[in-house]
Amino acid sequence: MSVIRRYSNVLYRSCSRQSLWKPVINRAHFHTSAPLAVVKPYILADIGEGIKEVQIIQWFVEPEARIEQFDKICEVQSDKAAVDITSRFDGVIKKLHYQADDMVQVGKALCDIDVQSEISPEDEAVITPHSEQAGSPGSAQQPQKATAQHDQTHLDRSRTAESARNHGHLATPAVRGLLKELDVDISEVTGTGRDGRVLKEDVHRFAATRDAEHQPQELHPPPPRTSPAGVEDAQVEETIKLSPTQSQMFKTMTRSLSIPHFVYADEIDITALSSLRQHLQTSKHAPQKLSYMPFIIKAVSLALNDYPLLNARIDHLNEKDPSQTPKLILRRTHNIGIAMDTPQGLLVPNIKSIHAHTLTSLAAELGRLQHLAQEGKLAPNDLTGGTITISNIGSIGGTYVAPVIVQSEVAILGLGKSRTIPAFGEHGEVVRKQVMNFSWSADHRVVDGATMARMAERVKGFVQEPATMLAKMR
Ligand code: CO6
Repeated sequence: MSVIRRYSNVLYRSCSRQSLWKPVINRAHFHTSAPLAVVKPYILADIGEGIKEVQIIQWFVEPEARIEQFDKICEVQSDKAAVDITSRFDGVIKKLHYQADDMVQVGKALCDIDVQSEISPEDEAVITPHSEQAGSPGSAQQPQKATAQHDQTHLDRSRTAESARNHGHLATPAVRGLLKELDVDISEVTGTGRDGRVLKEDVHRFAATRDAEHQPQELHPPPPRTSPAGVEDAQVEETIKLSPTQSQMFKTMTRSLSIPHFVYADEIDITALSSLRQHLQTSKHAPQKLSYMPFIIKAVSLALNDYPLLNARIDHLNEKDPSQTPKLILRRTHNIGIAMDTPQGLLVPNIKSIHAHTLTSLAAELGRLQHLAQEGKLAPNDLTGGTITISNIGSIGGTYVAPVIVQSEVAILGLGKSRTIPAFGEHGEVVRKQVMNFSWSADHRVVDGATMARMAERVKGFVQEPATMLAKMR
């Protein structure tokens, strides 16, 4: 059995222009009518969902860069999202407290800004004396009157863009995925996008030129070995940081280690489903693309109606507190997560309220999520609230899989690659059959093997005879 034990929690990208960062301001210097002239730390506010820290992916500014309200300061990655942090004020960046890849705790100062704009009533609402006591290095600092350094503020916005260009760090997660895939160093690429942003075509162009340059050399025979024949060269090790996606996978999968998994697998005859899919695809009413997934998603949801335990989650297990007994939270709505292979790595958006979908609308929603995932633009809502997951690793390859459950769910289904096999028909004749392996992992603390087997059999029935699904659909 080829076993793949890799699974990540949600990662998402928000395009919101709302700043998540709240500056700490000493009220003694606070005026709503006149521009401020104080250096203030920009504090990472509590962004909810239990997020305690984020990782800085890239800075868009450097010290002495002039920024305006809504200009991007940096991009960060949390457990839940990759987010662009924008400024609430006009001013000049004075100090960056962290470097790219550093982790920043909620409540700590991200950078210092010499604020030179008025504070709007909306911003005033987020400035509280309480936040000054957050205990961050930034909040401990008293705002200082900006002095001679104000003459730096004549620097125009192009300086921000220029400095970013010099750093060569402007790129979306999708482009970063491509950089990694093509083994290209971003600092070597000239970005042609806005503010020097590196675009996919820039990366492709760079890689094509580089590869063309190396082509003739590869035709020459490799240099003769210096070590004697049969003796291996000394091992060379290189230390590299985990990517943001790997960091999240590391945390999520480490948490999953506490779940006692069992795997239940079966071979399913998808001959009828395959013909139905082909038939529907030729229909003029069919969606542009109709893969196996919408049928399988629907089959799982219909089966969950009879086995709601598989759609549940276990309430906070606090092993240190014996008075806290584990509880099961049953969830009425089926929000099925779909593991997706993307340039940034594994992402798991979910399709909400499967019962309300037709096959066509499921196909459309899957296509929408797939498109956004490839672009690194999934919204927080797409990535939260999943109740059970399907991982179609078979679209890449493999027959069996032992999928890994995330803490907010109790089961996951892994699909293998479909294949055509010879089988016996009703009268002993040899017939062609198309089969696919369905491998379920369940949390053995609350799901027993018999329940899992019954649920799997119900799904099998729907998939093997797709017409039976029609009777159950609303
Ligand atoms: N077998 C054979 N052929 C397949 C299969 C399987 N299982 N699945 C899809 N396909 C075919 C599909 O029918 C399409 O063919 P045509 O209709 O002829 O065009 C083609 O492959 C491409 O399908 P596509 O992937 O575009 O669409 P699909 O709706 O089937 O899947 C997706 C969407 C988002 C699930 C998929 O694109 C994807 O990203 N799969 C990889 C998921 C992944 O990375 N899983 C690993 C997660 S980590 O360890 C882990 C096992 C888990 C827990």
